[in-house]
Amino acid sequence: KGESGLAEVNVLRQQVAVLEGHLRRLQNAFSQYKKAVLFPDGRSVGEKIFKTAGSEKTFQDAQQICTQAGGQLPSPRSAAENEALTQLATAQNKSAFLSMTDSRKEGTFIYPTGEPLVYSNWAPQEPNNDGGSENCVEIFPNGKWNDKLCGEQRLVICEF
Ligand code: 293
Ligand code: CA
Repeated sequence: KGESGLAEVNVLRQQVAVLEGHLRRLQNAFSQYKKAVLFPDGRSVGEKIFKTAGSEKTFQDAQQICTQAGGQLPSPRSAAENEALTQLATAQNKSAFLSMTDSRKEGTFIYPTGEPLVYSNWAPQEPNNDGGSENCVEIFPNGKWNDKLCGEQRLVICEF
């Protein structure tokens, strides 16, 4: 390799060193930012973040609050995600609405995308469609699920 080629390699080495400095500072800033945004009412699980608004709303109002914030109602798709939501509900000692409903077809709960459930954690004897019109789902502070009237007021947790 000639002298001009070596000079070019050294320019590139210097540019990589500069970028490594930028990356390290970004990583540190992001690590600090994550801790701050999750404190005290957020939980991170995999690529998902759950955060409670603290307030209690009907399903429709809760859905609007989450959408407005750039998120959606929570769709726990694993025991780990359900555990993260359980921690938030336990801390507030309140039951929270999940995203799923069986409004389209009684007894078939689906995500907002229309996909059927890939995970569930129903309480014993649930879902029971009590009174004939329980089309929403609440998660209790113990993590178990119950189908519930969408017009009831429940803790707002959003998924981001
Ligand atoms: C019935 C029987 C109860 C149950 C309740 C909920 C309502 O009253 O045991 O807790 O329905 O499923 O959503
Ligand atoms: Ca029920």
